[in-house]
Amino acid sequence: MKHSKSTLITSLLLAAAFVLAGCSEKLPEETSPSPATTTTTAATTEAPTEPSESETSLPPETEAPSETTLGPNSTAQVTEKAVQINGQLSVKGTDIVNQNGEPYQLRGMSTYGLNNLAIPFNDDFVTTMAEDWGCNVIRLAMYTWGETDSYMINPDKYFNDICNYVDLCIAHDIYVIVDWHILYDGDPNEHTAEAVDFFSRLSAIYSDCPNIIYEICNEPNGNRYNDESQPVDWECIKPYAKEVIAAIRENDPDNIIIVGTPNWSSDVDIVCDDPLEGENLMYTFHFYASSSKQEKRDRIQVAYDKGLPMFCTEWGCTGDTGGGKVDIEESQRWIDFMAERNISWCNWSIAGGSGETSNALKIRSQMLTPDQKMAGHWPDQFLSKSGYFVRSQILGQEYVAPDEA
Ligand code: IDC
Repeated sequence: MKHSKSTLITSLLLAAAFVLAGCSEKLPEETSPSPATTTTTAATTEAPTEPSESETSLPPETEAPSETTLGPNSTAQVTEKAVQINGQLSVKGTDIVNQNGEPYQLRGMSTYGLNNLAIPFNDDFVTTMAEDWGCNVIRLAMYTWGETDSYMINPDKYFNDICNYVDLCIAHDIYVIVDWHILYDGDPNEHTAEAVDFFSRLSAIYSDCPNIIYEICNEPNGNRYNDESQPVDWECIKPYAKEVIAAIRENDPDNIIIVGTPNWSSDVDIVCDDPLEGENLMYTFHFYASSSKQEKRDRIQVAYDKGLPMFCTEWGCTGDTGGGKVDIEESQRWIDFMAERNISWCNWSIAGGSGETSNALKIRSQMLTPDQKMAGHWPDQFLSKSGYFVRSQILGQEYVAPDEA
């Protein structure tokens, strides 16, 4: 695995972090990822023929204003070292608890697909997320298949990227979710071998690091082999989950593993009657506030009352396409619902799809030059309505709409 110069710096940062954080002296070993087989069975969801619009090509160089009229760039509001204070997390009942056995809520942002990052995952980005936004967790959404680029197409690149991004989160003392982001490949069994290989190698590197959390299937959905008589239900997901969990536990006995649930990570009220065996396992639900309201919270309450530990690894203020109305009121109801139950969450997403209202940053805005976008510490005017709201909730502040500020 080739590491660039910046990674060398990261590794030096990491060495310091390891000493401080008490991680094992083991730095990510130079692993040469074994080529993942990319044999896939019949896809359950047609991959898009058109590549999703890339945001990686930032707008052409724009003349930066002579002096910024954009108000103060964001500054550090949280400098507590989340992992140094909370250490090894574990699951107790429905709670995540820290090393002292105290309930602990993770709140943070999900990246957009790692194959299409509009904002590079660099040190400035993680500094901004951890200190200015107060994220104690970041979710790395690695699409597995169906995009113009994905893990199945480029396993070495994405394994290396994941290790570099995890290293950055360790260096900034925050938790990090590695998300095996199935979506078009809604049946996780399509790529079990690749998932076992990926998580085996990853857990071998980071087993001693309390920062890492494994999310092994983003959103199981659709039907096996496009056969409507074979829905991707919990019976279909369980064998996949058992195999991947066993592979991780070979190396990493205790870091949290999060399992996706049927129907785009919705059916927690079904899974709660038949949970997997094992310690420190959690189950995902996702929601998009313009589409999911009280009826979905009622289903989650059923699972909660039955003691199912859940993590909302992805949610949006918008419709479930990532666009449409930003429903702040309903989002606030969800935030309060999760806070009252100590349910951790990550918002979708920091910056991605072309002009989607779920983006936290106005990534296509000409307000900032490409360099300013990449330097992090973005001014409030660069935040979308969703981003401005979510940042306040991550920081635990009361939301005041910008035009009322
Ligand atoms: C969406 C992106 C959109 C992209 C699409 C397919 O916002 O730009 O074209 O994926 O890659 C999910 C998925 C997540 C979706 C998101 C919004 O986990 O990948 O992102 N969403 O549609 N589940 C429900 C909503």
